[in-house]
Formats: sequence, C-alpha cells, structure tokens
Amino acid sequence: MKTTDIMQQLSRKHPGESEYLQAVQEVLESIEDVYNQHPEFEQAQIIERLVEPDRIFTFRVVWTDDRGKVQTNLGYRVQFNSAIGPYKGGLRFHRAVTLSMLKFLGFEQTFKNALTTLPMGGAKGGSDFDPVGKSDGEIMRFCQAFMMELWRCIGPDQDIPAGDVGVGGREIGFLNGMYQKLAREYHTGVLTGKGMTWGGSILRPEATGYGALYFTQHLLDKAGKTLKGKKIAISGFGNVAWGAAKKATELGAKVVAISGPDGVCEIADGITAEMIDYMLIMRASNRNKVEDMATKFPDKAVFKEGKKAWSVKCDIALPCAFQNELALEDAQELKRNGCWCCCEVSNMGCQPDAIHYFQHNGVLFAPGKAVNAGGVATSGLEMTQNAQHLNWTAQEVDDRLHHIMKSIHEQCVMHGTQADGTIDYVKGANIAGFMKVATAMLEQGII
Ligand code: 2IT
Repeated sequence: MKTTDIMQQLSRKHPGESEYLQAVQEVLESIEDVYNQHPEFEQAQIIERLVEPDRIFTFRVVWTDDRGKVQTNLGYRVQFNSAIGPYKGGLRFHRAVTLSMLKFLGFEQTFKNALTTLPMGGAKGGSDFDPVGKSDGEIMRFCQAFMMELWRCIGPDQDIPAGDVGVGGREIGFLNGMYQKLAREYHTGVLTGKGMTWGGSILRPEATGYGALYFTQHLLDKAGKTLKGKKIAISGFGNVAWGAAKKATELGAKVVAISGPDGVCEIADGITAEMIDYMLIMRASNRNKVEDMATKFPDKAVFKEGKKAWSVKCDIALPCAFQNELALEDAQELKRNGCWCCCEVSNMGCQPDAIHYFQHNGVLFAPGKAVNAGGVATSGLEMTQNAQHLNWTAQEVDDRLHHIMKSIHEQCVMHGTQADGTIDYVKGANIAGFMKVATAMLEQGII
C-alpha cells in the first residue's frame, strides 16, 4: 500500500471532500509501514474497504420557524464501520456541516471507538441546521423533523447516536421523545447523552473533558511533569471546553483562556467555579458569544475581539472547539510564548502543518482520537447501564473512565514509541486503532 496512490484514487472519487481526505491521509501516513508488514491485509484489500463508509443516509429536513417561515435543511447519517460493534457516534448541528465533514468524523470515530476498548463501530451524523439564535421551540421542532427520517436508520443494537457540536442534553431529549413516538419502542438504549431521569449516565456530560485531562495527566507523567500550577489555554466554551476547564481547575491547573467565534476571554487569575457554571448558561442561550463571560465577570475576564485562545501565554494548549482550529501560525505563536504541550481535544483540531511543527519543535502533542475518546467511552458505559437496566454511581463511572483513558495512553505508548525513545502519539493512536479494526475485518471475511 502506498499512501500517495490511495489518496490519488480517493480524491478522484470524492473531489472537494477536503476534511475527509485530510483525515484519511493522516491515518494512512502513520500506518503505512505496519500495514505493509502484513501481506494478509493487502490481500483482503483492508485499506480500500476501510476508507469507504459502509453506507450513507441523506435526507431533507423541513420545519417551520417562529415566524411561520418554512425552513429546509439537509440531514445525514454516515455508518462508517461495524467490524467491532454496532455503529456509534455523535450528531453535529452546525451551519458548515457537509457530507465531507461527517465522513471525516465517522472515519476518525471508527479508530477512536476501537481505542476505548469497548465494542463500538464508527458513525457520525448531523445537519447544516444552525442553532445560533434559535429559540427552544425552534430547536425542538427541528429535532423532531430530523428524527422523522433518522429513526429508520438507528436502533439500540444497530446504530446509537449521541451529541456533538450543537447537540447536547436538550437536543438528545427532543430527539429521544420523537424516536419513541415513531418507533413505539420504549427502551432507553437508542441514544446516549440522555437526561438522568430517563436512562442517562452520570458523568456523561463531563466525560469528554474529564477524560482529556486524565489522558493529559498520563502524558505529563510519562514526560516527568505534572498539571499543578500550569497555565492552560482552552478554545471554545461548549460542553467539551466546560468539562476540561472543570477538571483542569480541580487538578490544580489554571485555565487562563476560553474562546468563541467572536474572540478570546483572557482570565489572568484562572477561571473560577462560578465562571465554569456560567459556560453552561452561555451555551444554552444559543448566542455563541464568549464575550458574554467578560460582560458577566468584568473584573475577572478581559475580552479581545477577533483573537484566538492561542494568543494567550500558556504552558498547555487544549483545542476544544472545531476541526482545523489551530493553524501553523498559531502553533508558532504558542511556542514563542512558552507553550510546551498541546493535547488536541476537538476532532482534528490541529492542521497537519501545525502538528508537524509541534512534533519537530519539542512540543508534546497528542491527537484528538486518543485525547477525547473518554466521551464516547462513557457513552459505551451508558449503553451497558441501559442494557442492565440500572445506574452506576459517579464513582463507578469515573473509575471506569480513568481506567479506559489509562489504557488508551498505554496503547499509544506501545505503538508509538520511536527508536530514540520519544513517543509519537499520532502514530501510536492510529496504529493501535487500525490494528484492532483491521484484525476484526480480516477475521470476518470479505463482506
Ligand atoms: O466525537 C465524539 O466522540 C462524540 N461526539 C461523542 C460520540 C458518542 O457517541 O458519544
């Protein structure tokens, strides 16, 4: 297998699908050597099969806004790979959603889910619906209209969606209500990220951010460092940024920045518990403005319009917002300002040349599919609780999440340790995830 040949074929077949092609290229580059040591993979054409989704559903979603105007959006579910378990992955509602974006996310999800140690295949879905500025009523009507098509594609043993950007507990509630009405099935297991009174798992809302900090702890420990007293810059202020800020603060680090599409809030003395709680209100408002933090806490946060989190001096950068949010110039600015570690929490948050720069300039780097896997892992734990018809305690879920993040870190070290003793976490995560999925495909024949 040669990455360049496969990429050439793929870009001919899927012209213009830039995020998808970027995600595939990153994985192929890291696994090429290992792949070529296994002629049985080549013989079964594992790569050619693995880079294409099993199937894609696309549908029209029509709903009526508060002024009575009819709105038309596009809906998708990409069922990427089911070699190790039923399809599992989030739904993204964002105005920029395209099929290319969901294919990249579904592809990444396949390897990430393999790393969690749990039996879950990869999927992703969503819509170009823009939640910004929408009322609760509009969100509900959109979710109901979206589920009117999606329900036929999913099920607790087939495909289990969850949240992602623009989809949190409120949206999962509206989606689940409509699913039950349409399917006339009242089990709790078809979506994860549910509310605590109707089958949700304690700690699922926090899990992506908490897991990311547990992973960061292991990475720092391996490098002989700790989180205590370190300055952390976080991008975004949504669910993932919230969980990361909460756990980072609890572990003794100082969160000095959060950001949004409008700019950055610099928080010189570190974010407080009150401010972390306020992030939830900011997200629920659908205003999408981080400036609201500085308006609410004028003596603690300073808003800088148009600036990114990466302009704030820090030790550790945690991208928690969107793909490609950290460019080469940002990586260079971070390094100039003394940053020595970047754990990517968003999916494909760093551009390829930024990752390359980090890796060649002594900045510790770990990729999203390892760092953020605590979210989907805890979705897996929610599925187990649903199947058992019981709820675990916070302690039990947290212990399991800890254990899973430790195992993901170990898999990265096992497959990513280089001849000079350094650890390439990108290679480590990609090879570990790939080997599991490829072996499962091989053992199940040509299908
Ligand atoms: O990117 C992700 O891993 C998620 N959005 C969570 C998916 C899930 O099924 O919990």
